[in-house]
Amino acid sequence: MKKLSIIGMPMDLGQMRRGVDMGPSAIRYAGINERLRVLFDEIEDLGDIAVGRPEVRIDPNSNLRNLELVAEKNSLLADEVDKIIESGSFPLVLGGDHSIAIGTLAGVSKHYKNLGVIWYDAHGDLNTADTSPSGNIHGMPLAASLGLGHEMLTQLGGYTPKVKPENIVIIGARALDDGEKDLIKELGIKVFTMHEVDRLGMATVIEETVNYLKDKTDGVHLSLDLDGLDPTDAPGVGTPVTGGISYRESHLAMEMLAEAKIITSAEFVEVNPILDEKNKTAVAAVALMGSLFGEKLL
Ligand code: B3U
Ligand code: MN
Ligand code: MN
Repeated sequence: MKKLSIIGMPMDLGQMRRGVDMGPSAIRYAGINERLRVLFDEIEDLGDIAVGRPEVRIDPNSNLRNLELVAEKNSLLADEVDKIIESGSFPLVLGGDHSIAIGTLAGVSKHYKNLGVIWYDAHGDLNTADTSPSGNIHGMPLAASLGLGHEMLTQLGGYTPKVKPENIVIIGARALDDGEKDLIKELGIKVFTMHEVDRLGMATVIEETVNYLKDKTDGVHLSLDLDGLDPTDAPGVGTPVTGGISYRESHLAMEMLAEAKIITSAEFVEVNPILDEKNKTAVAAVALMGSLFGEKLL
């Protein structure tokens, strides 16, 4: 039986721009339930993690902004995701800024020996407090999941690391900080920057991604940051970067991942309805979920 469990993580503490906490609502409003219901035997929406409205939210001088709150709220998400997998269901997490991946991966990775991670993003999210230009934790979740950075982030869920460097594929990168570039080279992380996306085409990028991950992993998490898409197709994100992956290329990517049957958990993050144009980014997210879960054009 194929079961899907949707969980919202309305958190904006990993960055400075308000509104991304409304991402889960915007995605629901865009028709996620109706669209995905037909693709599963059973689907449940578990509502949102209780992030609340913490008073001390922006801590401008820290290079790990809102660290305690980000860690605390992410551990709630980790527990929920853990329970979903325990129950035999597919966890689909709606963000929230990308710092929520720290919680998602803490809940997911304990169920796998060799979890693969596909990081679909304009950014590397491989910063630590030492390399971050912003202090925003949404630029750090992949590093934290590798075991790099502050222990409140790396030790979330009580274990580290969540993923090994050789089990990661980054797709769509075009705004990497110097420290992130160094780390990618040092650890040998597989990255398809926009150069490779343009040069090889998305079909080859996904074929190579699947071949790279399928034999050495026992599950693959898709962490899809909507800013991986070009801002013309996904304008409602906090840190848009021009020259991104198109809506069509993204659909192809999702369709090919569906065909390969390798994805075992997913999250769609950084949808910010305040910055959006008529909920276009949330609508794109839901359409991509349709393709990821096997919707067919014909
Ligand atoms: N790399 C920059 C910018 C950034 C990362 N993730 C997003 N923006 N969305 C940073 O602040 O770490
Ligand atoms: Mn990101
Ligand atoms: Mn990003």
